[in-house]
Amino acid sequence: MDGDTIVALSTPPGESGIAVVRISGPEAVAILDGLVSGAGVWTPNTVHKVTMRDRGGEPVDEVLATVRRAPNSYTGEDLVEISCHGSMQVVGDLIEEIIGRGGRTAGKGEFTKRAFLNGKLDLAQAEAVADLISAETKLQRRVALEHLGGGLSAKVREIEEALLGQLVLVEVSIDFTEEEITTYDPAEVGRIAGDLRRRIGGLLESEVAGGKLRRGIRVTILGPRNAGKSSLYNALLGEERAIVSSIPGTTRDLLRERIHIGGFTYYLEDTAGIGETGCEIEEKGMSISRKAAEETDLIVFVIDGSIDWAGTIGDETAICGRGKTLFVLNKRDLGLHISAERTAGILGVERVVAISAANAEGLDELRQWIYEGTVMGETGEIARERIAVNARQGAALREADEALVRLLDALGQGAPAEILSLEIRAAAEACGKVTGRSVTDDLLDTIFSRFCIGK
Ligand SMILES: Nc1nc2c(ncn2[C@@H]2O[C@H](COP(=O)(O)OP(=O)(O)OP(=O)(O)O)[C@@H](O)[C@H]2O)c(=O)[nH]1
Ligand SMILES: [Mg+2]
Repeated sequence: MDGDTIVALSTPPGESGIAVVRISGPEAVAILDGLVSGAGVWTPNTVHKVTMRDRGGEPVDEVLATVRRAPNSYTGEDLVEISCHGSMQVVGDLIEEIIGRGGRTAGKGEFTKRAFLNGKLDLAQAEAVADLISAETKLQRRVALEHLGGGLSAKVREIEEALLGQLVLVEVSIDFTEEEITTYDPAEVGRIAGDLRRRIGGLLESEVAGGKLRRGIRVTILGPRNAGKSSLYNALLGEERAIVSSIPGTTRDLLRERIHIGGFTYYLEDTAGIGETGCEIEEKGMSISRKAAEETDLIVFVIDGSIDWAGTIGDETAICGRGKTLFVLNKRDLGLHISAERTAGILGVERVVAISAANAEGLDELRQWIYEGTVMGETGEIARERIAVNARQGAALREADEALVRLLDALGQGAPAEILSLEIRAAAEACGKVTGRSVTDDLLDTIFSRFCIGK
C-alpha cells in the first residue's frame, strides 16, 4: 500500500450544483487543517461548514467537509470528503491547494483499490463498483448491487471452504502415512468434487450473458437501398437520428446509438444500403456495411416488402450469417407483395416479421425477437439469481473446474493423498482469484484501470 495521500474530483467534471472532492490517506486531515488555516475539530462522520483558503489566505469556497477516520471509511484510511460549489475553477483551485499541501492526484479506481487492499471490499465487490457506476438499466444495476453486497463472493467462498475442508483431511492423512491412517473418504471427496463442479457450472452459465450485460450487444441494420433501414433505426431509437429520404443511397456512414431491451444495452447501427451503384462514396459506405455485417452480433436485414423485392436483395443476403440474421419485411402499411410466411420459405428461414417503420408497427415484436436472438435462454438465471460472472471471474472458475476434473480423475485411479491435495489446492487457489485472495499486482492494475478517476 502506498503511504501517500490521494485526491480527486469524484463527481463528473463540469458546471454543477455541487462537486465532491475526496482526499484519502494519512495526511488527509492535516491537509484539511491547512485548507481552513488552522487545526479544526473534526468530529468524524459529521458535516462541517467551513471556508477553504489558498496559501495566500484568500477564500476559495465555502464548503461542507466530512471526515471519516481509518479504518471506518470507504478506503479504510482517513478520508475527507469536500462538497464544494460545482465550478471547475473552484474545484481546480481546491485540488491545486491540496496537491500543494502534499496530496497527489489519484489514479483510476485508486480509492476503490485502497478499499480492496485494506480489506473493505473483496475483488468481486470492487469490480461491482465499476459495474454499478456504468449501469444503464435496472438489470445491470441489480446484478452490480448483488455482487457489491457480496452475493457472488459468498457463493465462491462456500466452494472454497468446502475445498479447504477436504484439503485439511487429505493433508492430515499425508502426515500419517507411516501409521496407515486414512483420514478422508475418497468416495466422499469425489461426491463433494462433483457437487462443487455443478455449483461452478451454475455460476459459469451466467458468464456469456454476463459479458453481454456489461459490454452490450451490437445489432446492425442491413439491407438494400431505400428499404427503410434508417426509418427503422429512428423508430427503434424513438428519435429522428438518421436522415430518411426517398432517394436510394441516402445513408453513407455507419451510425451507432444505444438502446435498451430487457435490461441489456444494445448498440444499434444503421448502415449504407447495399446494391449496385456507380457512386464512389456509396461504394465506400457499402464496404463499411459489409464489414459491420461480419463483426456484429446480430443483423436485422430489412427488405421493402411492398415491392417485388426478389431482384433487390440479389446475393446480398449471402453476407449475412444465417444464425445471426433476422429478416424483416418493411412497409407493410403499403401492403405486402409476398406474405411473411412465403418470404420465410423463399429465404429458407424459420421466421420473418412484417413491420411498418413509418407507422411504428410490429416494433414490439421485433424488439422481442432481437432480445430472443441475442440473450434469451441465458438471462433467466441472471434475472433470478442476479449473479453474472465476468470474463475474469469466469476464467478463474474454469480453472477451478479443471482442477476438480483432474481431482476426480486421480480419485478414479486411486491416486495417493499427495496428488489429491495438489488438485484440491489448485481448485481453491483458482476460486481465490475471484474474491482476490490470490491475485497478482498486474491483475489488480488491469482491473482498476477500468475505473474512472475519483472512484
Ligand atoms: N410507407 C412506408 N414508407 C416507408 C416505410 N419505411 C420507410 N419508408 C420510406 O422509404 C423511403 C426510404 O426510407 P429510408 O429509411 O431512408 O431507407 P434506407 O433503407 O435507410 O435507405 P438508404 O439509406 O438509401 O439505403 C423513405 O421515403 C421513407 O419515408 C414504411 O414503413 N412505410
Ligand atoms: Mg438510410
